[in-house]
Parts: sequence; C-alpha cells; structure tokens
Amino acid sequence: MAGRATIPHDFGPQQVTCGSGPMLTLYFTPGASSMAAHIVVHEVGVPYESRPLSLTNGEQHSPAYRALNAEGKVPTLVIDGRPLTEVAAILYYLARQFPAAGLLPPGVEAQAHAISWMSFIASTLHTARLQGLEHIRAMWKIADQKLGAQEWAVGSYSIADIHLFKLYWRLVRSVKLEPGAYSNLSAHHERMMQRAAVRRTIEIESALGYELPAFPTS
Ligand SMILES: N[C@@H](CCC(=O)N[C@@H](CS)C(=O)NCC(=O)O)C(=O)O
Repeated sequence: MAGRATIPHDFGPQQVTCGSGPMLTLYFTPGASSMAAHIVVHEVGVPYESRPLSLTNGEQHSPAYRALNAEGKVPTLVIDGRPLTEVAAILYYLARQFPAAGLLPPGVEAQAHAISWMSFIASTLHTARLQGLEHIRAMWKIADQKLGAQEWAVGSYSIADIHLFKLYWRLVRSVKLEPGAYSNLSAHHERMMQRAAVRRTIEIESALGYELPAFPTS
C-alpha cells in the first residue's frame, strides 16, 4: 500500500442538499472497494459530500468512523444521517433511489441477476485475493466465462457492471496476466473506461493518491 499524507477531510464538494432528495455523504478511499460507490454517485449525478479516508493512516479505525461502519471498512454512504454499508447495498440503494440514471434493468428477474452478479463479486471475486494467485486466476476465469461476449453483465448497463469493473480495474493493476487471459473482461474494462462517471472518479481519486490494499504475488 502506498504511503501518503493524511487525506484532508474537506476535499471535494462540500455538504450540499439535494433539493427534496436525501443528503448523501460518501466515505471512500482512493482505489479501494469504495471506488464502485464513487462511480455510481457520479452516474446518478446528484450532489453529495465527499469524505476521503486514509486507510494507511488508520482513519477507518477512528471511533467516529466505527460508529458508522462497525467493521472499519470503506465505503459507507450516509443518507440523511443514517449510515449504509457494503458496496452492493450502496449501489442498489443509489440505483433504486435515482431510477432516471437507469442503473438497474427493468423487471424483477433481471434485477435479481444484477444482485446475483454483485453477490458473486463480493463473496467470490473480492475474497479470492485472500486465497492466493492460483485461486484468484481460477475465480476470474469463471467471471470471464460468466460475462461471455455480451456487452454488459445483465443485458443493459447496470450497477453490476460498475461493481465488476472496479475489481477488475484493481486486478489488472496488481497481477501480471497473460495476454488475452480474460478477453471478455478486458473488453468490458475498455467499455467502462469510456464512461464519463468512471473517468471523473478516476480523476478525483488519482489526484488524492491511490491506497491499494496488498495483493498476493504468488
Ligand atoms: N464487504 C465490504 C468490503 C469492503 C472492504 O473490504 N473494504 C476495504 C478496502 S478494499 C477496507 O475498507 N479495508 C479497511 C482495512 O483493511 O482496514 C464491502 O463490500 O463493502
């Protein structure tokens, strides 16, 4: 993990109300799991307060943050003063709260497929990191096959794509992959990188300085 100075808490947009909508505050760390939530707040295009936290400096363990997120992890989205934790739940909330952004496909079954993808991403792909490189490669092979040649994970662009992209973005910057190892995910990554919300998030987070939790090298 790259060390750096404490992130100033007044970085980014200041506390803003959203007309009659909820007041949103996003706690995130550049390059961490929270990047998916950061992309989605840009996709939905509503005002939010930005609260970068430095994991390197242990800010996730402060009593004030632990009161919001008992595990001391990012992200946390505070909605009108009430904390919501876990990437998948935050993405789901934002997609449902701001339907005009079109981040969930229509229909219960298609939406269940988006949740299925996000459950797989959180429980299998994210945790693969803890089980060594061979396991990581095998789980990402499954993800590549699951995605196949389709443009988006569940038919139309959705929060499942954002969640998937974030972890693959991290993988390709951490592990040396054989060329063409995950051709479907690689094409998906290219499509995602064209999106304004993704580019804006990367611009903000890279300016702050990435903090990337350790990845296995063998
Ligand atoms: N299950 C959580 C996982 C979030 C998570 O693992 N966040 C990491 C960064 S990628 C974190 O905050 N780690 C804090 C620490 O290691 O102290 C979610 O999906 O939101």
